[in-house]
Amino acid sequence: GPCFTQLLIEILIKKPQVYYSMDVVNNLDAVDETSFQAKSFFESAPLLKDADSISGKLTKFILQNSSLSGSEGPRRVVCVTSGGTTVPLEQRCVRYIDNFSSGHRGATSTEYFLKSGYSVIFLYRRGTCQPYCRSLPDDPLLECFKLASDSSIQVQESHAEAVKSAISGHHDAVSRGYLLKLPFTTIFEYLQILRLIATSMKILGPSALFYLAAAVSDFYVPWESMAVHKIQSASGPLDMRLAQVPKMLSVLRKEWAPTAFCVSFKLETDTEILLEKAGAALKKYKMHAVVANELSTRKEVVILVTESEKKLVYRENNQSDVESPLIKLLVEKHSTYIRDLNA
Ligand code: 9Z3
Repeated sequence: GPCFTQLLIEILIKKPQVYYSMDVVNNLDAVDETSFQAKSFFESAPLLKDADSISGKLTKFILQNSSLSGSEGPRRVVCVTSGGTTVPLEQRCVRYIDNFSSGHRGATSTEYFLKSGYSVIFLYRRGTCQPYCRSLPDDPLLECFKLASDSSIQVQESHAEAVKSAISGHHDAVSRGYLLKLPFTTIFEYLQILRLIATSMKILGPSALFYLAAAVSDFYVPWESMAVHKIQSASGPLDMRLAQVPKMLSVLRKEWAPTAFCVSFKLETDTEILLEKAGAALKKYKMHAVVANELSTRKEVVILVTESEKKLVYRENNQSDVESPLIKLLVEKHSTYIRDLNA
């Protein structure tokens, strides 16, 4: 009778459907909201030019370096990010919002990591400070060289040492395959390349390190809601609403490279809130260390915040770099991390 049919339908069709949809609901609950936001950020971002060429370079670099050995175990690889990301306001971009960073921290740190036996993937903002070029003048080509009477090119005596050490330091690192440089400009490029780097570094496990010194935009204009052409001033004052950039640090830790050692930076101009913010970032994004710095004193002192301590790190004198003791400490912490994971 109809009663039996109904029962059968309920058991065979409805019930499994109920179970099925409950499964889906549970999965939806389990998947973190940030993960969704990240996914939609990438889906709506403008396509990364040269994605294939970047992936190719990364695969080659990581394959080569992962087969090398360092002083304790496999050679370590660090991804250093450097410089600020831009947020375009128009798809055919005339105007953009920028984040302050000269790239000095990233470039200097790269040199110290190389010195410590790491290979470095240097993800940097186009036009910012480069490793080994810190002691060169602003216009190196014009200021460091001169044309001799036989029209050969000569180095100015005053810059000879700086030029020599720049060329040899850079050549050593690149020719041995220890340094890979990848440029970005926009927040879209930065996050897409960072994801490529992180997912290709996943196979390195705990010998991978992320040192995220880039100044990354917190707010952006989603591509689909962005004006295509130059915004016209004749239309009067400009009102715009910026969306929040998803917190990719979480995604990096949870999905892209879950066993890598992760160091992020916290920049504030108000020292009162700096340590509190750094501590919050450490917990929230499950970082292994957060380097807290204040804008005006960032070259003299940083505070290395970890679960167990807050350590002041100073540069020794005005000729030295705060990155020297900082990288030394981080390398030690990274060693401990690898040992503990292997134990
Ligand atoms: C930093 O805090 C860097 O140390 C600096 C370095 C950008 C201050 P320079 O390039 O300066 O040597 O001129 N980077 C992180 C800045 C940042 O935006 N951090 C975010 C935040 O604080 C987290 S990813 O919220």
